[in-house]
Amino acid sequence: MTALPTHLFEALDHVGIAVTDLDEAIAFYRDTYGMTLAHEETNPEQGVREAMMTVGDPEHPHSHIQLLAPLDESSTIAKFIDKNGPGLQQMAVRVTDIDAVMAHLAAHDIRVLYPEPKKGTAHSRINFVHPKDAGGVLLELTQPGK
Ligand code: V0V
Repeated sequence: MTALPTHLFEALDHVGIAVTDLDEAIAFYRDTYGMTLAHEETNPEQGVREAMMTVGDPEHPHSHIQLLAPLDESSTIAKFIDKNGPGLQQMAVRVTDIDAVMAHLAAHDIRVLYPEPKKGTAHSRINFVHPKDAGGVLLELTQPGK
């Protein structure tokens, strides 16, 4: 297999945690770890209310923890919590060109979930590598919005 050119993966962007109550989780990460709330959004297509907590200096953010609460029982997050309980649900890498990454993975028969990227947090474009093709890890690809 030809490896993905290194410039396409920029950084570990965030780790996603499935939670039952978003406000409670925000308060826990803020009051326990001193993390700051960078962004909060409802994404009906993904079935989530989500919050990005900055790890470290909010003036110079490098990475985040994303808290994901289900919008309703049909949400993938509700299904995840029913099966596993709350906890680590996904890891997200920031990419410079999501279309190029998707084309590369398709060429190596690695499944991504959507034929085209969908809308993610803060106008990012996102897709996911299926955990069954990635050693049991749901890997999100995220290309930041302009
Ligand atoms: C399921 N599996 C997982 C997993 N979810 N493995 C690792 N990590 C996860 N998060 C395994 C599960 O144990 C099963 O293995 C198998 O995959 C099928 O699982 P399932 O429970 O039947 O669930 P499915 O197939 O209905 O759904 C799984 C997928 C689903 C991954 C397809 O969760 C999905 O569409 N996820 C992508 C969208 C998403 O997660 N959105 C919320 C975040 P066995 O039992 O067969 O061995 S939104 C977001 O991140 C945003 C907005 C953003 O960052 O901007």
